[in-house]
Amino acid sequence: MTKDTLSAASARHPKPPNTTFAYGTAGFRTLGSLLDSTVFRVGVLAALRSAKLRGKTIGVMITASHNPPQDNGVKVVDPLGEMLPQLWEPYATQLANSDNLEDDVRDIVAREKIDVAQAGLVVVGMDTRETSPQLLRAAVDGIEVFGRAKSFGELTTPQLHYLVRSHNDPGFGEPSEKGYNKKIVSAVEEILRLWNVSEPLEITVDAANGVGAPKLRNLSSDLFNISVVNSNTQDKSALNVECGADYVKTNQKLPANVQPRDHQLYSSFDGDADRVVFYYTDNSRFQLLDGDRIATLLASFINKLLQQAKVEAKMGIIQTAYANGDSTKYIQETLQIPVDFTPTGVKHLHHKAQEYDIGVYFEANGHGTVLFSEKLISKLKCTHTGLPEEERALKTLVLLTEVINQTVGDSISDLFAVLLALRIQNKTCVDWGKDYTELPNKLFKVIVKDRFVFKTTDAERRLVEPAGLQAKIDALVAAYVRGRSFVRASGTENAVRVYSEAASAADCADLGARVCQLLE
Ligand code: NG1
Ligand code: ZN
Repeated sequence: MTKDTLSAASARHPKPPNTTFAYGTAGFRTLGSLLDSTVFRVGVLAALRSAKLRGKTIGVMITASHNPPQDNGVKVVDPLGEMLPQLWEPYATQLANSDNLEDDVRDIVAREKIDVAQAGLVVVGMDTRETSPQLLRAAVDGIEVFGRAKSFGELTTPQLHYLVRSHNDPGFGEPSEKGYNKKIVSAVEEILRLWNVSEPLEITVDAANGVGAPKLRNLSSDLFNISVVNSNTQDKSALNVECGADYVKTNQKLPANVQPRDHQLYSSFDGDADRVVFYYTDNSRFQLLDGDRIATLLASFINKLLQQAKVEAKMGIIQTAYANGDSTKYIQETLQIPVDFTPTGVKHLHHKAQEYDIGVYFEANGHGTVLFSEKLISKLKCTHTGLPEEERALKTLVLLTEVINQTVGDSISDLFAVLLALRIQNKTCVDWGKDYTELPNKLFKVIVKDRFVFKTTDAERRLVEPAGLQAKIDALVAAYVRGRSFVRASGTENAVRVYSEAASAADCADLGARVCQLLE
């Protein structure tokens, strides 16, 4: 171990007093001003992870996604673009809180039998927050204790995942931002040509004043026309404020600076462009098309293509407890596709989706993707029938696997997948909104003394602790037609979330408010 370097480098990144860090659903997340030492230590851990995997490229992303501008965060990305395995999360927490970094690093090296000399490359990206450049430097400092760092500067989170994967798996695409753009744009163009679409795809995107704005502008083609609003990444206080996917989904209303024309499709990204939601207005009434709708649209589109291609594949849709009850009913009864539930957090959904030939997973908030198994992709590529309609469907499916980010939810990829699904099926946003009606639903945030006392089971749909609380929730829920409500601690904010839905909006609000009262 290069002991002197570790202690010398670590001395430049002192740990703030009286702060405890925990690696949660989305890595570490808190005020950006508190994160310097943590990001440095994550850099050290990322290099150790690379060494453990004998020099594979690892990723570090600096972002706090949809959180307010003063927050920041950091997470580690594994070689194929997956999240850091759960087994390693305690190491991240251990290092972040360590008062004796050298001993704790030595402990991890011994436990994992790591040869630190094998540490390879760690690629780093950041969002547009004020604290991001300084945190990026801290990450690089940490990485260079054992490994090599390559900084890509501002990136969307999914672009960083793409870069990690393409460094380890050259068949995935060129390991550069240009390579990412080229992969998506050429697949979109090719699909449009296959279907003789000449009118460009059009949409207005609210980029949350985040990194999605400049990245969308880098994509150009005669075959699409994307206008971007809320694209001010210079004003650091504007990020996610009254705009962006989380604002639109949580408040169920339009973001600032979108003056919609009725029956036109709009969309919102979040601050690091891994979530997307859509919406339109109908007689000025706001209609949200959230992650549940994206899942059903893409699943039914892909199903249709599979039928046209005469290819059998096992498809499943993965949801969390936040999925609207009516979306689940529509998937099971109308689309007749199996649904699985997992705890919140894309790593759980992603893992489950890998059990299918085609796993469609979206959180209601718009974070998700569609995974195609390698076996199915090879089958699609090898099947040739000579019949034009079948050939076209086969090619479209293969190209869709290039449009849709296979590593993680991606606003840009999902945006194009949705626009293609609508255009090719000749479906308007209003048709999409009428696929099923949605139960009124509401999300509440309650600040409690200690959110860690809330322990759940059954994919987070039921509380086991504090004792007795679930029975009280059940009693409340029973009084409402199609009532459903659950309580869980947030993994990214210091709060407890309450979700409610019911047959009427008034009942939904009432049920949610009563469940919140139980927490006081
Ligand atoms: P928490 O704060 O654990 O509820 C939120 C989202 C998750 C996920 C993570 C990561 C909701 C209700 N929760 O998690 O779905 O996206 O952030 O960004 O939307
Ligand atoms: Zn995000």
